[in-house]
Amino acid sequence: MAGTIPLLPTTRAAAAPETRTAKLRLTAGTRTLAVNGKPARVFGLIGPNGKPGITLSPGERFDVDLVNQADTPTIIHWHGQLPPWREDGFPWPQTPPIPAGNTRSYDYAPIAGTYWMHSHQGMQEQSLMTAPLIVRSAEDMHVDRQEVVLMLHDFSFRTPDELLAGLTKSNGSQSAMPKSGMDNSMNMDSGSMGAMYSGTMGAMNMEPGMAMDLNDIDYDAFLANDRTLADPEVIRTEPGGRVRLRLINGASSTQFWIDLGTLTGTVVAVDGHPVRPVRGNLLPLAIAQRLDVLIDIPENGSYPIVAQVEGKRACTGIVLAAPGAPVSRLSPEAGENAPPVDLSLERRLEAATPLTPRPPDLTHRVMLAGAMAPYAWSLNGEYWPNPNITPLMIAHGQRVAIEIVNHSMMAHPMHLHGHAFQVVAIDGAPLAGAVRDTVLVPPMGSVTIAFDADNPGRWALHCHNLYHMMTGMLTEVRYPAII
Ligand SMILES: [Cu+2]
Repeated sequence: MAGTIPLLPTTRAAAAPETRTAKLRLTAGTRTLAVNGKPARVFGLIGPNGKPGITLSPGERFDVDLVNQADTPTIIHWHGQLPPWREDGFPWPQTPPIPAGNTRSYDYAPIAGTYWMHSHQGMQEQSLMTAPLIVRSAEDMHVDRQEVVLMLHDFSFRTPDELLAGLTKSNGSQSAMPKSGMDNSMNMDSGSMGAMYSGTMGAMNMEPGMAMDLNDIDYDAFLANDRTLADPEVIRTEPGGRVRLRLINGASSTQFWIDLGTLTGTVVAVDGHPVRPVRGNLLPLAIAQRLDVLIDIPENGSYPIVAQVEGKRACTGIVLAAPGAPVSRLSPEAGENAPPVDLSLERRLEAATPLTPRPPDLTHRVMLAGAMAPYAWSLNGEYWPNPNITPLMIAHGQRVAIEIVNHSMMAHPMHLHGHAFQVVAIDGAPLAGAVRDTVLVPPMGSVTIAFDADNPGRWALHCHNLYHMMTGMLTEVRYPAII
């Protein structure tokens, strides 16, 4: 009942009660999942229809009361959306977390596409304080395609604090969580937590013998729509089998290859933003990224959509099945380890609506560094949340380029809040790439992004590997409004 919600400081002027009752209600709370046959207490973000997340109709505002019933402070970030900075859901001093039992209101014009929401408070994201945020376009409503959302997670029965402590207390010779089959003496570079990958490094600037690190955490399960592949969600496709698959990597520290099996998909959007169509059936999906894939399902069959963890055999996924088609049991492990997620798809992407060509007014260079032992990750030599980190200052109206240079042996999925950027160079080679909000910067590689500074305020720029962010890899992009 909206009338019983205490009125608290909100990010907009006090709303009239009749306006409040029309708002969508999103509840941050707790729930219990069954994972590997055991109960797991996790967070959740439950929307107005009783299901995780929010789906908006074309033209509908993001007009939401976020009710915190999680018994702990929280703040939720609308990943990839472009609200005013005070509604972005990052815990700046001016926008503190929502106390337990309180409500905060949001009201902004959303952009259409596949988005998601997650806590930016502590490590609540690892405990599944995450959900889809789908904004339908007018075209979505006219096209006869069944919408299927597939959201991925990594899951541990240990608390995020325990997981982080296991990483930061590891000194390279000892580990709180040894990997079975790992020989620490073989793994001097990366500490005992890193699964080394020594396969083909492709176009990456890595010398022979260098080993990149994958998968900081040894997870207990990987979830697709909250379920494992031992008991996957089976989605019955409609006759004709035309599907728009909205893939969301909501994992905290895991990157996946999406394997469509015998099906072929057409990628039509990345991070919510349309791209020129690209066909494929094995698609890399870095942390926090999304893919919209059109798939036409042959009739009478059942088709697993599998997500395999990079560097591992572990899989999760869902099944698309024609009405009445039998669904066979799926193996939770592939035959061999998947390679590292890479830029093979990124290099093929072209924005459907690129930035208007214009040289940057300002170019910032950002250096990423860090290692598994001691476990710490920096941005321009600084470690968030040190309050003295140096913001990247820009000015309202500028075309800004940021060259992100990775000096570490791990890939970093870099996310800029409040802006859609275009990928304009990889390893210094120009391209007219995708417009998106999260881009993977491979080990020893570089990616340049460009955007228009049209949303003044305080914005986080960070690695979306939760444990990298929590140990330092975050900075601020800041600019005042022109008045
Ligand atoms: Cu990182």
